Amino acid sequence: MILWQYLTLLLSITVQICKAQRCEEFTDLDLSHSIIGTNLKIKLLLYTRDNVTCGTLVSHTNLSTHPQLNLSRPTTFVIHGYRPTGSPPAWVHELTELLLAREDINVIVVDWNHGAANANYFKAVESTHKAADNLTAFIKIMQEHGASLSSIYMIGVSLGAHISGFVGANLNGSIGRITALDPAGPQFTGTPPEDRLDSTDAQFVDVLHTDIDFLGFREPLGHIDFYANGGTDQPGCPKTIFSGGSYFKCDHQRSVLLYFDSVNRKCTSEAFPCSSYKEFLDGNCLNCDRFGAAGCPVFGYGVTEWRDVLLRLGQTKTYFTTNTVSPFCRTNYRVEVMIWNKDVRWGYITVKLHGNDKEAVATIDHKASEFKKYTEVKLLAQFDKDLQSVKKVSIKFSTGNVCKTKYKFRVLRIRLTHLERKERPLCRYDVLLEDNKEVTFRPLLCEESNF
Ligand SMILES: [Ca+2]
Ligand SMILES: [Ca+2]
Repeated sequence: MILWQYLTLLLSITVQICKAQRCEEFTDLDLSHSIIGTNLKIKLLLYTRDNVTCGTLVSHTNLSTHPQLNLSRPTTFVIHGYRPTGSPPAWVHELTELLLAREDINVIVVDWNHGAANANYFKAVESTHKAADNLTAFIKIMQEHGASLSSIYMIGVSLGAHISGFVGANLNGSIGRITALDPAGPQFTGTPPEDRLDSTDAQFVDVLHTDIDFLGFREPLGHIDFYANGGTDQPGCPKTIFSGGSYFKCDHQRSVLLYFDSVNRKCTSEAFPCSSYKEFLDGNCLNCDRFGAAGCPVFGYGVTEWRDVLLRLGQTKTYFTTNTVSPFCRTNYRVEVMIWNKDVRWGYITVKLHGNDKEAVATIDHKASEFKKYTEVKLLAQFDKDLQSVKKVSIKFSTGNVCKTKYKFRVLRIRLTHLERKERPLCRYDVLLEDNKEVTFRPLLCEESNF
């Protein structure tokens, strides 16, 4: 009897181990497949907190064989884009892990590498509608098994963003949310809403643009559109073709990396509504009143916190800037400067904040600012990191003048206001700056002064 129990236990352990080892991998193709061309074949890979790194291949028709797919939990689909070389997207595993660390959900990676791997981009585009029909049928089966459409979230990268849109439209816009990470531009720009992602495709659609001049889509497509660093080129990405393949895809791929930082809460990028990037950099769009107490929306996973107000507003175009590497988020201050020089001064300002053991730097150099006597100039300073406590401030003013004349810059008042934290601004009065010479001082809390 004991031996029998022992054998049964051994058998069950062996079955468990075998089960555990059967991890389904993302389809790995190579350039030759892409050159010959591939036809659409979709694999659905399920990941949950019970198997974060081991994918389960899900049947498109028979969900009862997958007890791991618990439809009382929300389901997030991850949909990749064009795969010109046939390789699996490098970011899929990390995104899956981050999503599962953040929430107890089903993550379904939609592997349509057969279809996306095609030297002919137009063929891959053609496959997007078919891929969407396939996913729609699957979601309808999920519904039959008790899933609610509102709990369905699709994260689509590039072409994947439009696939998400087509699925959403097939389901009358009733899926909960679509996040589009640099939605593809080529073959979609200028098309009507039914041929691309648009804000009617889901209850809530948020979009990130990182490469609008090449692989991405320029116009707003969602309830909220984030233009990172203006949406055209990303800092740290190669500026010339001589840097190899990454020149073509670095801006586009940055969208996924920026999203990572928001899922793992590494830091927050507050985004400001504005009509253009230039206006934003000029510091003309720092008002967040329309969003009430919540302030301006924060880019990424948690933007659903602003969902109601964004739906009320209809369409909101926002801007934020980033660092060249993760953590990408920057910290925004409003810097107000008033001078009392008789003559007008033009120049650039660099501000350094000194904390206990760290330094944050912001250079306001997108254009030369004009400073006039007794006129307060408002500037946006974007620091590479956030310091909890600012001990000292350094300011450098440069006119860019190479002549010998050393301009003096008589500052009557400089005021620094953190735009995200509700805390008293920092001030300093009566500072004399010399062209290109850094001056360091201890800031005062503005209200404590009698100025
Ligand atoms: Ca659409
Ligand atoms: Ca670009």
